Amino acid sequence: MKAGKRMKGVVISKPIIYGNIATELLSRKTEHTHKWTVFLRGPNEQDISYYIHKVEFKLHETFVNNNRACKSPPYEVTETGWGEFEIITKVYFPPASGEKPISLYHMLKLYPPDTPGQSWPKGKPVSNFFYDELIFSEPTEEFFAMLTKGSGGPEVPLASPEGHAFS
Ligand code: SLL
Repeated sequence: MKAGKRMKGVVISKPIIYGNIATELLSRKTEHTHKWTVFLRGPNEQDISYYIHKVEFKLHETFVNNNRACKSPPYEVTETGWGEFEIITKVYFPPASGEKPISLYHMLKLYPPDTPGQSWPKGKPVSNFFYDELIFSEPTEEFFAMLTKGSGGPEVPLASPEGHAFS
């Protein structure tokens, strides 16, 4: 294996889910109105750390230390706050991959959708998340070995069991 050698004609895609879940704080001690978690994970909640080096979540500058790094799973940040804003999730791959980091843009959602005539149950979580695929074209031989050493099971649920939005 020659370091950095790319595999001509090979394309590998990896499914991911990213987004947030939020719940309203029913007893408030500060101006913070919600508790939320922003996350990046596999659709089966499987381990995706075998091809990820680190994940950074860039929060609004009103947060202390607003650039949060996760060097191992779970790739997520839980906070409390008062407003919605765009979060930049930067995904870094292992150095041997030669891949540039990828940025995902996500609007943090705290408030439920407007449904005229229907009220949102108190304390019911609001979620906003997406399915996407990371595409690696002509990976290095080292990275190809990492990308293909997953659990071997299906990467996306075959059916849609409770709690899985994508299948
Ligand atoms: C808005 N443009 O005005 C947006 C900004 C920023 C939210 C929202 C900070 C929490 C803290 C926080 O929730 N910022 O003080 O730690 O809605």
